[in-house]
Amino acid sequence: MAKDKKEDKKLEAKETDNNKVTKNSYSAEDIYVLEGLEPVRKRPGMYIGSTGVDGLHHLIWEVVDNSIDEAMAGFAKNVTVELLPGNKVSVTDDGRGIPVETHKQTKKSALETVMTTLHAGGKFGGESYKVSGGLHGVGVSVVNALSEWLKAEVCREGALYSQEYERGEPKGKVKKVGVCKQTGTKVTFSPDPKIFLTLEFNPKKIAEHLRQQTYLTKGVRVNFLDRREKVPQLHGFYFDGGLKSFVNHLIRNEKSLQEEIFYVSKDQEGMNVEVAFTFIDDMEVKELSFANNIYTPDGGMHLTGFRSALTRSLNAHARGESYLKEKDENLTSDDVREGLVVVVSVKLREPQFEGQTKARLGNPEARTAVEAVVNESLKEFLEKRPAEARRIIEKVLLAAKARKAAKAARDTVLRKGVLDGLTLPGKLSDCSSRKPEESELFLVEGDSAGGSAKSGRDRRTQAILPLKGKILNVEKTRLDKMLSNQEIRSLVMAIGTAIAEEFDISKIRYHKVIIMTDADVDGAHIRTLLLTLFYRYFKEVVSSGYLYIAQPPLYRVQSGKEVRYAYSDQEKEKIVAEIQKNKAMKSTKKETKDDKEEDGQATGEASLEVQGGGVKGVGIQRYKGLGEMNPEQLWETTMNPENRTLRQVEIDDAEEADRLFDILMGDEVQPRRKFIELHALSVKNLDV
Ligand code: 0RA
Repeated sequence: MAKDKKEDKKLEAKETDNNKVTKNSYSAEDIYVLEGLEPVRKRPGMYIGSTGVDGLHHLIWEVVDNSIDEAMAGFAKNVTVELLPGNKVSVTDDGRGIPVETHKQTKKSALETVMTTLHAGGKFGGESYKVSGGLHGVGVSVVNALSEWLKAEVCREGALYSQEYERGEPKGKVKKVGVCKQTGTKVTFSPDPKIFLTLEFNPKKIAEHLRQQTYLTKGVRVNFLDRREKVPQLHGFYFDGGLKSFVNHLIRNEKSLQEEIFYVSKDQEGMNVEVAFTFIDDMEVKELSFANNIYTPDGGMHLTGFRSALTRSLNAHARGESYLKEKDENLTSDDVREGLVVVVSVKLREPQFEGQTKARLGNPEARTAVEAVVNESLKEFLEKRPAEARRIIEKVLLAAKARKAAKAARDTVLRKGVLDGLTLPGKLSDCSSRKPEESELFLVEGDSAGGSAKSGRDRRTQAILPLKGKILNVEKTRLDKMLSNQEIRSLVMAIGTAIAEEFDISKIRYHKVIIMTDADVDGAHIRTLLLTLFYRYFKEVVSSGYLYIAQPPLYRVQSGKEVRYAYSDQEKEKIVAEIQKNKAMKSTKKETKDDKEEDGQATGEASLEVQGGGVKGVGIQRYKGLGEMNPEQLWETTMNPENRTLRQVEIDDAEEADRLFDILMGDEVQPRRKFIELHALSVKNLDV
């Protein structure tokens, strides 16, 4: 994803050699020449992370970054991304256009140099912030190297210039091919099928990325056009409010406690600091942070700076206005962040991304800058809006109080040893094996399905825990209340890890915890409740890959002695078609061979329900619930490791999961109703 350290050093060295002074105007000389593109094609993963679907999309992010840079520098106003037929993508902006004049060092056009040399990039004048050097910013040449074909078009000084490349090699020189009234750059490329495992772009993913980038770059308009369909799909993004709009988007299914979102954008110590936040009625914290428009999932100095300022300002205000008395303890950072939704974005000259995945901003100056900006403007915000301030302070005081009460209750619960694991729940039919690696726990909806599972299972390795009806809605429930719920206590004890401070993944009793529910809306609801529980309280069980969803069949299709199971409508159709084809072939054979036995098999079909008369001689049974299967069928289709399909639950998009849980479990009724109406038919969407 990012270039390695050695290359970083090389880049620095060249920069000091060639560019001792930062100039205010750009010329072709300012492009540093480093190396060719062979290393990129040899080890694409080093530059774009992977050659899978993420790496493929990385190509787009890379080209878009360059255009967004041009917008951040104040020269471009519009960026358009188009998905074209034949796995092509184009990115167009109305910036200054990549320079085309001849570069002194290489004797080539600057455009060609930018497109064909690794790390070649331009230095803009003083006030812009180049993204290069970050997680993205490996340069458009990387995209060129990994494209089987690429065309760069530049409008500058009244002319249209163009150059094409194949796998990074120029096909001829930069040519003047027309005239232009405006200026700008257009890059069109098709990713190399020799490099990528998939060429399938995901429009949803692209739209989401562009939406995010638009929030982060105030004043830019980003259009996204999917032109692969007959009727092109257009998404236009433009957010006047910048991060304020971002926060509004994040809380779209929630009620804000504040009338007005806190917002500040200020230049400080040579960097731009932008912060927006509000509080919602929730216990979770949602913090998103960015450095130079690059998402920093692990936070870093900018986020730390924000947190200190928030805690400090709220304590100061609470004391000043006597919400906190002299004897009262200060509010903690955890207290003041409950229900917080914040986006912090900094733009700085030389971002340092740290950690294994370069997911954390390391620059200490980002901490002081954000802290100073937020301290100052939050003080003013609270003083100017006493009503807003009161709502916030009351919320955090309540959080502090609840936290203390919950801790006391939790300590009592934990001390009582309810979760010691010595007392396995009576409802659990445990397996005989004591090796977690081979043990499986089935969480089964309802007692009757639980019974079938119990008699159908492999007793040695498979344990069954039937769960009654809807387990407790855990979204807004404190741990102490949750643990007073019998179903949840059984579950926690069966799993063996305990919970909260006592949680210990190494104590897990099963390496497969399998949610097995009916394939209907109720089943989906229970599954979502369980997923919520795991997501909120047993995240490590999920991230360790121990949580699964069983996939019971939807249909049983029988023809003669042959029984097959279908897990979707399409699969059912396919199976029926296959059977009929086979039958047609067999009946031709029969004419010659007169195979009586096969004839005999066919009579067995009479006992089966024949669907609508449309599918002659094929019996189709639709399963509405697990309870309709006898133990053998349940074993054969859903539990037997030899035949079954399990879906491993991943939290690859934790934010999306979180949002879904909030919609389904939260206080707001409208979005939940909308969601259920929308997805009632496609139950699959409930699987996070
Ligand atoms: C360096 C210098 C100048 C423009 C650009 C880079 C530039 C790069 C890209 C990449 C995509 N869109 C872009 N737009 C502009 C212009 C310097 C000048 O004209 O003074």
